[in-house]
Amino acid sequence: MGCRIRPAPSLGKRGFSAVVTCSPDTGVEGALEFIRGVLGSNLVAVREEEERIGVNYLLRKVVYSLVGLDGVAECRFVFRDGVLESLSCAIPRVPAPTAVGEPTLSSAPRRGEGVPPGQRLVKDFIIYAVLGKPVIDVDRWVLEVGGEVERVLRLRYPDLLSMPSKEVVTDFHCVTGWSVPSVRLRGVPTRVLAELSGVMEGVRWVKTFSADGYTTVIPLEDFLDDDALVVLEINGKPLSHEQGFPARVFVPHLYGWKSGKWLTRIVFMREYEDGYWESLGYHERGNVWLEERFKSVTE
Ligand SMILES: Nc1nc2c(c(=O)[nH]1)N[C@H]1C(S)=C(S)[C@@H](COP(=O)(O)O)O[C@H]1N2
Ligand SMILES: [Mo]
Repeated sequence: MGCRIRPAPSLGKRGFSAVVTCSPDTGVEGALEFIRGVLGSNLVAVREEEERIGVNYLLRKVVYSLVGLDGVAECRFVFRDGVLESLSCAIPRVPAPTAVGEPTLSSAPRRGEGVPPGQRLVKDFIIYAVLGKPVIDVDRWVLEVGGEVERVLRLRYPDLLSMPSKEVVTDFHCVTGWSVPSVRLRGVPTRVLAELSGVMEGVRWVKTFSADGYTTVIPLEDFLDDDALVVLEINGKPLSHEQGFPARVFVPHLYGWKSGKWLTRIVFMREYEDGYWESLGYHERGNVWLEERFKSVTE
C-alpha cells in the first residue's frame, strides 16, 4: 500500500533518475503529495494528454513542472473502465535508492485463439521509436550475447545470416491496442543463441539493449519459447531500418514493446531489472493472453 521509489537508470538520458509507483488506493492527490514530500517541491501540471489503450484502458500522461527546482516529473495514470488501476511517475532525483523487488510470475499461456483481449486488428505496423531512430553501420554492428553465460558471443550480421534460422507466422500485438495479423518472421531462434553461449544456472531474466538506448526485459522461459526469434526478416525481406535493421527480438505471446529494435546486446541475468517501459509501470512479462499491460502495484 502507498508509494515506493525505485532507481531507474534506463531513464537517465531523459533526465529522470527514479520512478515512484503507488497503489491505486493512494489516488492521484496522494501520489502527488508523496512526490512533494520526496522532492521538497510543489508540482504544477504543464501538459496533459490522454491515450486510449484498447477499449478498457485510458492512459493519462501529465508533465508537472517542479516549483523551485529544475526539471519535471512525468506521471502516468492508468484507468481501467474509469477506475484508477496503476500510477507511476518518473522524477528527476532520488534521496536514497531502495532495493528493486523481485517479481514472481506464475506460469502463463503462450498460445491462444483469435484476437487477445482488448486488442483490435489493423492492416499494418505503426512504427515506434521513442528514443529516435539510430544510425546503424552494419559493417561495424555487432550483437553481443553475454551476462551470466559461459561464453560471450560477438556476432556480426553475416554470422547471424549463416546461423540456423526458423520461420514463424504470428500476430503482432502492441499494448496500445493494435494487432497486425499473420506476420511472417524469419530469424535465429533465441534458443540457439542461449545454447551457444551456455546460459548459467540460476538465470531467470533476459534484458535486451538497442542502439538507440532502448531496453526491455523478458523472463527467461518466455525468451526461450520455441517461436521466439532474433528476427532478421519480415514478410520475406530483411528488416527495414525503421523496423529495426539489422535485428530485433520477437516473442509472439508478449506485447510488442518486448521486441527491441536495432538490437545490440542480449544479457542473461539472475535478478530482475526494469527496461525502458517497465520503469514507467509496464509489466515485467507482458503476456498478451493474460493482458499483462501494467505492473500490479500490491504493496
Ligand atoms: N528500439 C526500440 N524498439 C522498440 C520500440 C522503440 O521505441 N525503440 N518500440 C516498441 C514498441 S512499443 C512496439 S509496439 C514495437 C513496434 O514495432 P514497429 O515499430 O516495427 O511497428 O517496437 C518495439 N521496439
Ligand atoms: Mo507497443
